Amino acid sequence: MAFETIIVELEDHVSLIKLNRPDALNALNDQLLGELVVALNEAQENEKVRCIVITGSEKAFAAGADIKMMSDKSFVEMFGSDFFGAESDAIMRIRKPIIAAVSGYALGGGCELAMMCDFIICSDTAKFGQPEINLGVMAGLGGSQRLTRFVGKSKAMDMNLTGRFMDAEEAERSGLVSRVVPAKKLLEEAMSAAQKIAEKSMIATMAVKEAVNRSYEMTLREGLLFERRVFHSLFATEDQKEGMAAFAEKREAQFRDR
Ligand code: CO8
Repeated sequence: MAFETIIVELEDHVSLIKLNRPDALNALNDQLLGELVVALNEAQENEKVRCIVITGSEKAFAAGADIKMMSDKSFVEMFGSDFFGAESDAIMRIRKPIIAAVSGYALGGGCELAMMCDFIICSDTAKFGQPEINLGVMAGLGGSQRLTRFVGKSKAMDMNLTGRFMDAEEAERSGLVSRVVPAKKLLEEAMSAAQKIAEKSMIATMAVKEAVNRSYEMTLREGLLFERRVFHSLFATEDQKEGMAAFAEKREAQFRDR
């Protein structure tokens, strides 16, 4: 499928998806989110792809959902279409790891899209925020839920109630992002992290993603049991035998996703 609002490139085993609506600072509309879901599903199906990176431009990862598209909608239209519900569910169903590489603005739905990824690497110019309150609404894709789990209640309330932006340094300090790098190095760093992940056993990689994400859904006791059982089950794979043999033989493991 030919995309108009995203650019997709395959670099070795990494699918790089660049949000591309420069005139609207990559604001998320039906078309962009629809294309993103198609690209993510294609990456999930493509055996060559072992990790995914979503990025934006230097100025904006995404400045939120498209305000102009939403402004005239009624409650009946929003509720009736479950606005952006199917798209966010589809993104959450991707089993391969996804890294968000964020430079510039990640606001509203943009911040929420970054949080839907498995981890965020950002540039020192990044600005995160949930400014929906300034529009007379509130976060709708995780800004009151995921952000609270990531940075705690106090900061999440502050961000959602005042609409203020968080800079990269504060985002790292608060646990929202995993690394901050100079803007010019952002893509290099994200792609190198993705290539590193791509070298692992895909079975183990997908198990890790599933287990960490379960920690947000389960009690600690249930989560620990889930983790232990998945750990046990990985001993049914050839990759476990290979990984441990390679360690003993002091060589690089050759994983085959079996
Ligand atoms: N939607 C539509 N267009 C946008 C958006 C947006 N979110 N953000 C920027 N643009 C457009 C501007 O309108 C402008 O277009 P034009 O040149 O045609 O006027 C162009 O992008 C450039 O923007 P600015 O001129 O404003 O650039 P500045 O550098 O002056 O400012 C800002 C950058 C600070 C990022 C500013 O653009 C801004 O505040 N943007 C809006 C941020 C915002 O409020 N985001 C939240 C949107 S609501 C949301 O995300 C809800 C998510 C939940 C979805 C619901 C699911 C259930």
